[in-house]
Amino acid sequence: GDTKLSQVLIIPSSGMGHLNPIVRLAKALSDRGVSISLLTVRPTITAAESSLLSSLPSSLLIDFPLAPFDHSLFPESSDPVTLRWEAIRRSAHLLPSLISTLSPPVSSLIIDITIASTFLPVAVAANIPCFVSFFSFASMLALCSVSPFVPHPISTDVKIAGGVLKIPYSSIPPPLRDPNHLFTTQFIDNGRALTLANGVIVNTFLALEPELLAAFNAGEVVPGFPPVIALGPLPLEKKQPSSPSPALRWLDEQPEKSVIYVNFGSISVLSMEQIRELGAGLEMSGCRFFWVMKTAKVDREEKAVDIDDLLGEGYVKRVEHRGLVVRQWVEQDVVLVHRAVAGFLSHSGSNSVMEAAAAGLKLLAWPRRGDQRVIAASVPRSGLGIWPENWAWEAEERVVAAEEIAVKVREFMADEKLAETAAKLGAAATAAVQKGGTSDQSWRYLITKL
Ligand code: BUP
Repeated sequence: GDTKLSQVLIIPSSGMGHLNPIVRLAKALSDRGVSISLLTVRPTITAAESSLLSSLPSSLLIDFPLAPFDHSLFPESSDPVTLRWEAIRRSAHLLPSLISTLSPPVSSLIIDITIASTFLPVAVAANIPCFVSFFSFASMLALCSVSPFVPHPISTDVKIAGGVLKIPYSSIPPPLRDPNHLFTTQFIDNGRALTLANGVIVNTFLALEPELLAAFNAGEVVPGFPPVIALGPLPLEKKQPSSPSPALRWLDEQPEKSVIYVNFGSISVLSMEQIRELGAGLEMSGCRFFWVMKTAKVDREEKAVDIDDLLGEGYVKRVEHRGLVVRQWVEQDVVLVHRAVAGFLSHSGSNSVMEAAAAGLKLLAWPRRGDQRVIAASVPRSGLGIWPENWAWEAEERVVAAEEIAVKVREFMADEKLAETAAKLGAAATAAVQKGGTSDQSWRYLITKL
């Protein structure tokens, strides 16, 4: 649309894994001359979301008051993020009257996947083009878009586009094994609605998932599927912050390419037992490490803990010169490109993996929940890193022992070849977003359609 006389309204959803990338998308669109606004729901679930929103110019934010929502309708669901998705999903009918008050008028919408099932029909009825942001890999989009057509509960491997992609049963997000789980009903409803979208934006690039992206756009995943717009990796914040955190200052003091960065994302929490084994394993590995430790699902509920109480008397002192444990949010995109960082032990959340790919940084995948095993499968396949497939995820009681972690970390950090293949993937990612690259073409396509 005419970017001066109209605006694109972006509707994010909850959870940093959803908010962070859509804000990056918004900034990138704005950098390319598109007028945008963000519809936001406050108060946010996490403090991290709140501080991200506060960092944006308030003129870009439009408040979205939700319809009353009775949490007790879902007594079995205790996940505050999934419940927030549901509350937003049930407020789609409020959108048209809100849009009618906006100036300049809204030319198109970009909405988060988690609210697609109700917002897409509203957009169609209002005759407003609507794009869905799906900030994961094409493999996960494939699972979502075929989910209405597979038998539930899912009890076998899922084959997509005649075998272009096979998702083993053991990698299926655990909630999807229960057809009555709120996450599952949302996932299927959202997947079914996708054919109403004008396009689906994914945070991947053509060279990473060439066959699957081709299959999507040939209608072989789901007939009549809208264009899949692969515009990843989203630009990282490469600038060092003006007031670097103590954690970044610690990194500054470490030797070149010596540190393993350990972070399991904004939602996963390791059991106390697994935290202790990880702590011991990192110490035993002899490698330098920078570990962002989480002990509560929602950051606002984090309690002050004494690291030595958790990891054993004297731990902090023993690792003092080569290991740092922090308990706050860190600027991950800055950390990933820091000269001291050589590898990333990650829960393989889609954003984290794509950020590592963008940075050309090798990754040791330890998927914990949700879509993380589907994403982890791309880690060895692409040359970005390794995935010890027998390492347990959250739903299992098994604990991976310190010795096993130590051996794997040491092996991973010493693997020069892996550093090279990861750097090569980083170069391919950079080429994709450079002028004329495949993702750059996707950006141009998207902008002409908005
Ligand atoms: Br934690 C943390 N700093 O300390 P994913 C996360 N992030 O910048 P998700 C930080 O949050 P699941 C921190 O760079 C990424 O953009 C990180 O998204 C950033 O995992 C985002 O990696 C996290 O997709 O967990 O959504 O937190 O996969 O379980 O949904």
